[in-house]
Amino acid sequence: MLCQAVLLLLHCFASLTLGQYDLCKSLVSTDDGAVWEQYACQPKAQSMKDYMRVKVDPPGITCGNPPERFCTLENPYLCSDECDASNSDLAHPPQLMQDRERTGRITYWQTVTWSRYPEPLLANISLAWNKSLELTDDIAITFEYGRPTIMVLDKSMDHGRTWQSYQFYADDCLDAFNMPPKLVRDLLPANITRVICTEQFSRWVGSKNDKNVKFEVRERFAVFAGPRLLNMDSLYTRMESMKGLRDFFTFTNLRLRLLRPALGGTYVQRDNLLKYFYAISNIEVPARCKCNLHASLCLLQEGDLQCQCEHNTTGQDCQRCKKGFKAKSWKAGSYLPTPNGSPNTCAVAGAPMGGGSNCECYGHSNRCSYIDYLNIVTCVSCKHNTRGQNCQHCRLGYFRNASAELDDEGVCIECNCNQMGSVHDRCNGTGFCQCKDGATGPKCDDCFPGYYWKQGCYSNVCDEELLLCQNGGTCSQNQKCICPPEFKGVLCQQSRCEGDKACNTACTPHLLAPLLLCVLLPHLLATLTAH
Ligand SMILES: *[C@@H]1O[C@H](CO)[C@@H](O)[C@H](O)[C@H]1NC(C)=O
Ligand SMILES: *[C@@H]1O[C@H](CO)[C@@H](O)[C@H](O)[C@H]1NC(C)=O
Ligand SMILES: *[C@@H]1O[C@H](CO)[C@@H](O)[C@H](O)[C@H]1NC(C)=O
Ligand SMILES: *[C@@H]1O[C@H](CO)[C@@H](O)[C@H](O)[C@H]1NC(C)=O
Ligand SMILES: *[C@@H]1O[C@H](CO)[C@@H](O)[C@H](O)[C@H]1NC(C)=O
Ligand SMILES: *[C@@H]1O[C@H](CO)[C@@H](O)[C@H](O)[C@H]1NC(C)=O
Ligand SMILES: [Ca+2]
Repeated sequence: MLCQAVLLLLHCFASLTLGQYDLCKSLVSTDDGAVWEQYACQPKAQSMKDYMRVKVDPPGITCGNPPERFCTLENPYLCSDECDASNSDLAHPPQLMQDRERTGRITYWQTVTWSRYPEPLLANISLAWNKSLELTDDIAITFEYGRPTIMVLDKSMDHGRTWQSYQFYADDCLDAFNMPPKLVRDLLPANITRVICTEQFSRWVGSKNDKNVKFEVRERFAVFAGPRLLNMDSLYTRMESMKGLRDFFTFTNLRLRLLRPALGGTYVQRDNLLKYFYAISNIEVPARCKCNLHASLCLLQEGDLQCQCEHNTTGQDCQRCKKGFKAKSWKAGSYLPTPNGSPNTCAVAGAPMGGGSNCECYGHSNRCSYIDYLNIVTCVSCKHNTRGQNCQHCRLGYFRNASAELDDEGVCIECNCNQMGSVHDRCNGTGFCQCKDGATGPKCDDCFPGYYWKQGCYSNVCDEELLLCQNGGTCSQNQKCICPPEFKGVLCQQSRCEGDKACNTACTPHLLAPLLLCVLLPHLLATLTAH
């Protein structure tokens, strides 16, 4: 009984410290003294609003310059509020979306009013971190004075070079985006990464009743980890196996495109446009640094978040092996097997691995075997289309990628020889295939002049120069002459009515007299000879 309790305690302890992946290594004592044991690890979730760089567009969208009066949706006759950029009590600059509001007073960024209606009131808020992050909880944007009736959340995973939509928000999804409205809870596990339009955060409920617009991360996690997120291992297991799941929660930048402000549940009232504007008091982005499971700390260095890489990795996201640790190719750590995962540590080049003898496979295998009669150690089951004693060659049908190191996973490129045009599927060191007669090009998928392609290269039957179709015939794709009805032969060089046998109804009207003879003569002859 006591024993069980102790085991249980140990188990709890283990799953609290290790199952959370918050420890990269620990010193354990063995018969050979103390050694480091390495584990997959990741940094804690943080409030990333503290590190984000905020930019609003277009310039001049922030209210207060010149000072401006505004009204509220609930009481359009109460227009005593004023925005004035030159007065710190009445200014509403962008940084008030990420401040900590320690005084208890709500502070917010506010735009100009929709005085130029019907021109749309548009604003972009770009949030940049210069660091790959992974969402750990809902993004929550708090709107004062009502939530927008149309809005898009975009994300970038490459520092703003390319963008993709993350979620669409509208009070009428069909009308605004031609998308049917969806709820995250309606999504099946298989399409949890689907980009949806939701009406949940855009309908008018009064400006004080619900101020938040969310991007639902918890609800998506809950599909795998259970409603209270108790079974995170199950989520992490899915992260490893389900294509695109981890990437779905990964970003370096976010962008809010505000397309139409709150309207107070009715149509735009043109006689009081001072009550339409956007105001945001807070943007909460709970996330952790993406360190590829190679760091448990992520710290601000020179103004940017930076993974504190372990496992002999380096780079902003620990996405490379350190110099001198490239015996195997770099790999992200893995959540599997639970609860400790695999660290996939980068190893010292030339260090003993796996089998024990000096087994150098450039990271394409971690198993070697000793071949007795040759007295050599050789890599077994070389991956990434490599072969050879040290996996240093490319398999037949592959060639060496000149821009890749020997330990790169992409070191061997498929020859891709055209099956019809080439002699075999091997190529030379620069990827050129060996072509059959008439075929050319690196992959033998082109023909020399004088040949045409039809599942391989064949000499032209006809062309516009030497092999002309005659008697008015036309050359079809160098493959055959299309002859007028009264001619035949490869180049239409032969008249159909020359001999007697081949004459038939295809002859044309002006040849009617001879045709009749042609047709009748064989009959006549046949009748004559039959009797
Ligand atoms: C917001 O960003 C989008 C995408 O880059 C751009 O097309 C649009 O013009 C921007 N809107 C404003 C108001 O700057
Ligand atoms: C982004 O971070 C990288 C690595 O920390 C740094 O080299 C680069 O200068 C940063 N870029 C910007 C625009 O801050
Ligand atoms: C999710 O996938 C199922 C089956 O693949 C499909 O029937 C359903 O429409 C999808 N849901 C969404 C929101 O795309
Ligand atoms: C590199 O990894 C080895 C374990 O493979 C570890 O003992 C060593 O401390 C690491 N070195 C650095 C510089 O992190
Ligand atoms: C060749 O190697 C480079 C460097 O690793 C890689 O970016 C590229 O994709 C590889 N080319 C092919 C065709 O795999
Ligand atoms: C491969 O063949 C092409 C075309 O015949 C040739 O130009 C190239 O030099 C060859 N490369 C090697 C490494 O032999
Ligand atoms: Ca604030």
